[in-house]
Amino acid sequence: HAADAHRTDLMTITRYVLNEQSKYPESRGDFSILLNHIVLGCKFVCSVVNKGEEQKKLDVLSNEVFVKALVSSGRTCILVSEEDEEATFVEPSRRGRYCVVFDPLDGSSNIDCGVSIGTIFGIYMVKDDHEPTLDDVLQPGKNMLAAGYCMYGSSCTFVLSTGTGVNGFTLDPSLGEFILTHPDIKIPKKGKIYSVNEGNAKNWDGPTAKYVEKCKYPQDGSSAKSLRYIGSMVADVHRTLLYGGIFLYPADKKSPNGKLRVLYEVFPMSFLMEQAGGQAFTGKQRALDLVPTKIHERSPVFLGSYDEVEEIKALYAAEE
Ligand code: AHM
Ligand code: MG
Repeated sequence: HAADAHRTDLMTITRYVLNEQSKYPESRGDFSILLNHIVLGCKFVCSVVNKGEEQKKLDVLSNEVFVKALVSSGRTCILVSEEDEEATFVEPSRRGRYCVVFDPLDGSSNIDCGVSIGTIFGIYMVKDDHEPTLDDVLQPGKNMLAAGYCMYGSSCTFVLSTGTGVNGFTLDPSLGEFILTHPDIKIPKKGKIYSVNEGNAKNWDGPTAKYVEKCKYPQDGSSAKSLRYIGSMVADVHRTLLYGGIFLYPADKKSPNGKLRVLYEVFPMSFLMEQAGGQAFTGKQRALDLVPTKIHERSPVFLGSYDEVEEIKALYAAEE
């Protein structure tokens, strides 16, 4: 019946965010405006991805679209994009209170073969009216106000958390609107799927190797887990969120900090996982407690179902 209700009482992402904001009397609607600009960027990227033609490099094009959309929102002051070496400081006349960290088109190795790719973002707020500095974005992930991703796959799916749970919206192309299709997403407590690039196995550390060995050859009478790995973080995390399981991008001997970027990959996905009842761990600590010192810093990450991440944590604790 829930699905039926949504069909006639259309909960668009804009309506959802306005509803959320009306709970805070002091709210000025700035967040809704910012989010509308992010949504516009996602619709644009979705439409270009679906055309499938190669004009400009898609990741570069997506970055330009997001930077322009975010600056023109008039609600941002600092932007950190995976595509830009330096952070962008918005000129004072167009400045707002929000800082947005994002990967405009993640999953670059999947762009040219039509496999799902996505946009990932996280949002911080500058507290008082001081001149914005990099320290405003070099904040632990737990200070984010919101995070989300948009997946460009068989359908276009926008998953968002503003710190009160996780909701999923699907683009209805005939309306050009994201409609709430996955209200209050909770990740299953346990999962039967693990997701990792096993090609790196020879360089893994002990706990990662042990965990994956247990997935394949469980000693406690449970059945072996299935392996699913797309190589697009958004798609691998999306599946993990809906079906349960664990996604790993561990450290290895060649990449002691793993591959994924703290600000715009690890933090937003960890924020969503926690909001959905799962966990995210770096091998040393809760991922959202990490304090980045550089905007493009990397960290290992293990995220997903609560119980699976507990197991990884125990294996790392046993090592010390
Ligand atoms: P990218 O920013 O170059 O696309 O790299 C990030 C991607 C993630 O989407 C994905 O989880 C990971 O790289 C896969 O890496 P690998 O090919 O090493 O398994
Ligand atoms: Mg990326």
